[in-house]
Parts: sequence; C-alpha cells; structure tokens
Amino acid sequence: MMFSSKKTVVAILMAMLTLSAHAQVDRAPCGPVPNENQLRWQDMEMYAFIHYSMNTYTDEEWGFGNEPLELFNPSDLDCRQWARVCKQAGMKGIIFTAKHHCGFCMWPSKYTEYSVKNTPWKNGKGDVVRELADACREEGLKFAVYLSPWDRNHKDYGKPEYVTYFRNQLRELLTQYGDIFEVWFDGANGGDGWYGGANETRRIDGKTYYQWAETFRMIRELQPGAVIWNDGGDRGDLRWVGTEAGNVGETNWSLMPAKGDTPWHMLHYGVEDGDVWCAGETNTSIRPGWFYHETENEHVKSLSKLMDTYYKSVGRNSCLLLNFPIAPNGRIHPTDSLRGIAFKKMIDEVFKNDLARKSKIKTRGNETLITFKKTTAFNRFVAEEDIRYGQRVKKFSLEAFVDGKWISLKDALVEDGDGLTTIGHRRIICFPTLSATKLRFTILDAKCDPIIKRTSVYLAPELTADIPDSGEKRSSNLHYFFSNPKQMMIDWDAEQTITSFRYLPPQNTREGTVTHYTLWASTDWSSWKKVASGEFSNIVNNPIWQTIRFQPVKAKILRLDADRLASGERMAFGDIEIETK
Ligand code: FUL
Repeated sequence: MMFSSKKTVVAILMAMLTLSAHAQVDRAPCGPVPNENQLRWQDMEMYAFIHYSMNTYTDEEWGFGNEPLELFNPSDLDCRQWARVCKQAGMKGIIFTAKHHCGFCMWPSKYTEYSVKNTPWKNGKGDVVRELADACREEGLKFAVYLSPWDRNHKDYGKPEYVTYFRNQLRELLTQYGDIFEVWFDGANGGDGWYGGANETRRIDGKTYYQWAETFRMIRELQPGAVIWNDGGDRGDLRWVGTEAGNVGETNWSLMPAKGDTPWHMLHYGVEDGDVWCAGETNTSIRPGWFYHETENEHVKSLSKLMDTYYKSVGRNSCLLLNFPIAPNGRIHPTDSLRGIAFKKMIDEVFKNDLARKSKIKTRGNETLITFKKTTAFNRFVAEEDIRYGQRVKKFSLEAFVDGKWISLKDALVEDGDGLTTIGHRRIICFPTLSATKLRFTILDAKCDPIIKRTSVYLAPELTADIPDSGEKRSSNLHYFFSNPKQMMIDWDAEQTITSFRYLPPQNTREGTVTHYTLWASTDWSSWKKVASGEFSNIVNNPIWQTIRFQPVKAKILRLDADRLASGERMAFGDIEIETK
C-alpha cells in the first residue's frame, strides 16, 4: 500500500493508537446509565426558575389560597424581558410557577375560577404561561412548568377528587404549550390553608395521596421528552439535592436506589451503588426568597456568591436551577438582571482559555500528565467523565510540579478532606493560584474502567470589585432574654412605636427553628397585646430573614412565643431585628 503523504501516515498511526487505547477500556455499562432525556437535561447545565404569583402582590412566600383576584393586575408584564434576561444570564430554559401553593393559576385553566381569567389583568383574557412559552421559543430557550401539588385554595384538597383536578390541570399544561423539558412538583406542605373556605389544616401522606405512578405515566405519554423532578417517594428522572442554598455534595453520585425513602444524605450526595440513574438538580434563588420582596432589593446575591454556587452545582456534577423573581410591575428587577448577566460574563471569562490545550497531555493508564510549555499560573482544574457509560470515578488526586517538587492540591471549597472524589458530568476543582510546569491527575479508585472525556486547566481572574454580603448582627443592639425555652423577650428602656419584627432562623441546623409564632407587645410587663401570629413559610428549606409587619404599636417589650418548632425543644435564632417608627 502506498501512502500519499507524511500527514496521512501520522493520521493513520494516531487513529491506530487511539483505537488501541480505547480497546483497553471496558465500555460495557457499569451500573445504571442515563437515558437520552437525562443526557440532554444534563447538557443544559444552567436554566432559570421564575417565581411569580399572588405572593408577588402580598409580599409573601406561601399564599394562603384566599388572596383576592383583584390583586393580580400587573402594569407592565413583559415575558419577553424575562426570557431576554435569562438568555443573557446563560440560562438554557425557564421553569415557570404555573401554580404555586396558593392555587392561583397563571393560565386560564378551565377547571378552576381561581386564575388569571378572573383578574383585571387584560380583562381576564391574559395567559402568562402562553406569553412565556412563546417568549422562550422566540429566544431559543426551552420551557417547563412547576405545578404545586399542595393547593391551599382548592376545596377538595386532601380528597381523591383533588388528584383528578391536579392531573386535569397538568394535562392542560402538557398539551397546550408545546414542548416541555421538565415537570417540577414540590414536596412542600404546611398543612393549613383556605381550602374553599374551610380554613383548616389538612394532612396528607405525600407518598400515597397523589398516586405519582399514574401521573408519571401521563407525563411520559404527553411529553415523552420531559424529565420529571422529584424529592423522594416515586423516583423521577432527577432529584432535589436536599437544600435550597445552592450546593450539592462534593461527592455526588447520579444514582439512587429505585425504591424506598431518600433521607437527606442520599439527596445531597447520591448513592454510589444506587440502581437507577437520578442526577441532582441544584435549585436556589438569586435573592434570599423565591418571590419578590422589595426589602430584599439590597440582598441580591453577589457575583462571588453566584460563582461559588456555580462551582458547587455545575462544578459538582449537577445542573443549576437559578431563580429570578418577578417584581409587582411584571418584570425582572434591574439589579437581578444585571447581576445575572454579570454572572454569565464571569463564567465565560473564567473558562475562556483552556491552558491544557496549549500543553502536552499524556494519558497512561489512570494517570494524565499535563506538561505546560513554560511555568504557568492556574487555579481551576476541570475533569469530565463520559457519562453515557455510567458514572465510574470514586477517588482521584491532583498534583502540581512547583519548584522541582510535586505538591498535592485540594478543593478549596470543601471543608473536610480534599474533595477529590466523584467526577461525573463535570467536576471543577478550585484552589489558590499557583505557578507550575506540570499538573498530574490520577484516578485512584473507580467502579470500573474510568472514561474521561476532557481535562482542562484555567486561570480564573480575581474578583476585585464585588458587592459584599451584609454580615453584621442586628441583635447586638437589642436587649433580649428567654423567659422559657419557647419564649423570647426583647425590651427597651423607653417606650417606642414598633412597626415590624424580623427573625432570622439558625443557619446551619433546623434545631430550634420557629415555624409558627405569636408576637405580643406590652408597656408594663403585665398586660399583653397580641400583635401578630402565623407561620414562617418555607423556613426550614430556605432559612432566610422573616418579616412580621403589623399596625404600629407602642411597646417597651416584645414577646415572641414559639408555637411550633421545626425540631428540638428550645427556640433558637440566627439574628433578630425590629423596626421603629
Ligand atoms: C419550595 C417551595 O415551598 C418554595 O415556595 C419554592 O417554590 C421552592 C422552589 O420550593 O419547597
């Protein structure tokens, strides 16, 4: 055989080498593998949540279900603005709260009167789901829906009739708005609600009541390309990661047991020997709350917080679902949109120049050696497994050759251990900038032959001008004490007019978190006036500042009774604050 050129010979030799290298790797599935929908989903990496409902007009996180329909009348609702902002923020799709826990439907469902069709907005002719689905398509974004199973408006909630109602609504959403990439349900259920005027507490068994198997079957039939989210119980295609703070475990297996309960550590870290593919989706909000609150305008997450979230989600074998709340005028607030866009710019900046591409990369067995042309500064390492063949790597090491010796690196974002465990779709390791001539990546343990698709190295710029998160303790200016384990007193020397009380729950534990409260005021320690009572919605999953507003009251003492705690016997707090007139 004659070869036409030197180049051809080199190409053939390279191909033979690649083939023989591949021949040594056993690609036979090693445990569960993702299906096509799951692979497509994982490639999305970042997509947006949009929270918008009656709560936007009542300044709440969980509506009770009896909020008057007249409240919904945005002056400037613009779904195209939402889609444009999300696209520029690097989001590949949008999941919209078509119905949140209050039961108000953002589309004119024919199964309820509690929807946009009976509001003043567009004289009842509007459909937010339609406008957003169209806007997404125009911007080349995928579209998906959040439909809350818990419905605090519906009279039948708790009875079998409601499950039929829920499925009817889901059918409307899955058949009238084109392709849906994900169906998001939510496990939250605080019990009490308006329920058609019954105004009571209804407890259901989340595992059996909704009969998910039948609902899942319907989704598969109507939207075969959609992935199903779940947080326990019947296994969907992807899972909640057990927190709304925006991080998944550094060890993150995309596997779960097919059946049985899913305690927190399973949601957060996945299960190494799980028998179904069920990757983790990391959801968090760009602000403390999921819904818009004017008081949070100064608390939109900083760029470094968002980058930290990126590394702890996309960089840990997960996708990031980042929420943008809609303001009462019907648009994403300028601070949130600017921050979102800056976030995307920063990601592009960090990952624009792969230093490994200009270097010599040699893989022998489980070791990859990257030799730079000259001493090179870097602070990020990225590895990706070809997850079509399953998730395999259990443990690896990373070493840099600095001043003539090898030094071991660790993930600086991990507190315990070096964080060099699982890889999956993408693992990003962050460490302080160092200058080295070589970098060595070694797989120390794997479930079967590791199949690494890509290794890269970057130099992320330092974040110099950033908005700091405010960290000062407000309670340090207040005098307070506990009169019993479930009662807190806050007192002053002189009478003041109080307009609101704010409570920050403990930040790293649910122990002592107040979920239901009564607040009292007094001027003399003996006669007490009740100023407010209620529930701190979603406080366990999202432990942010809670604001109790009330008619201005003259007081020398405020008393907070913890009527119910999330766990434990003693109330606790991260911080408290009062506002005076
Ligand atoms: C939670 C809900 O209770 C919140 O309101 C929000 O929708 C969040 C995404 O899920 O559990």
